[in-house]
Amino acid sequence: EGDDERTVQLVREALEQNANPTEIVDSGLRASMIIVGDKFSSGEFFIPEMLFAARAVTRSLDVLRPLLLDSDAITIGRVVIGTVAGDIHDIGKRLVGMFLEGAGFEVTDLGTSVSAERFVTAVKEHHSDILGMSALLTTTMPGMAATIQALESAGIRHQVKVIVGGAPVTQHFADRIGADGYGADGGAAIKLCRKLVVK
Ligand code: B1M
Repeated sequence: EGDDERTVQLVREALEQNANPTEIVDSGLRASMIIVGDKFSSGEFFIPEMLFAARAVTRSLDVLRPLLLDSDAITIGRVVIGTVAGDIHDIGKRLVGMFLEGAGFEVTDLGTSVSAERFVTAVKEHHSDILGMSALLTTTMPGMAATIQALESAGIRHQVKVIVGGAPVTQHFADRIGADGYGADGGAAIKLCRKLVVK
């Protein structure tokens, strides 16, 4: 219902009752956003309700973040991640970044509405093994193909593996634009990235 104070309180209570943080994310926070999306589609919710719900989830993720990270993990690869140009959806990308960090990747999160040029610059700057792009809108998905083109034009496509994800993105789309992989969720992204960094 978009009540961020109450959501954070419920997350804390669940943790006190020994609930698993990943389970809180999957069965609670992520599931709630699907309901919010459905209500938006049916005209019951409007943008303010989506924003309030997003704020409640974001604040809850801040509470869960330290628990999703394993401080003893050794760095197994460098990932640059961001949401593509024109798209300001942040939550899924943040979650995937947190899961990857928890699995031992060094993650640089470029934020939202990231242009192809910024992705290319960041890959060079951070010597990234993997570039991860997220898109939640069908209209912004072409930004993924544009970024792959920009990596090719910059002559660095062979140096970095590209993975894509987000609700409208599919394996078929990933194959079509020449990405190296598609992850349906945080867990899939971890498996994929682990596979891609094995030399
Ligand atoms: Co937006 N929105 N929204 N929205 N919004 C959707 C995506 C939508 C499906 C809602 C709907 O109509 N049912 C729809 C898109 C329709 C389409 O393109 N076909 C939509 C729309 C239309 C819009 C606007 C255009 C509305 C308008 O202005 N008229 C507008 C666009 C703004 C813009 O980006 N330019 C807009 C705005 C917003 C808010 C700003 C209000 C807010 C975002 C706030 C924020 O992120 N800080 C918002 C929200 C919250 C949503 C919904 C309700 C929830 C998204 C979310 O956070 N999900 C969403 C409905 C839905 O998705 N069912 C909707 C939870 C999150 C954990 O899941 O992001 O899917 P998700 O991430 C998952 C996987 O997809 C995957 O792993 C994650 C974790 O499991 N994944 C990856 C994601 N990225 C990955 C990257 C990877 C691998 C896996 O590798 C790199």
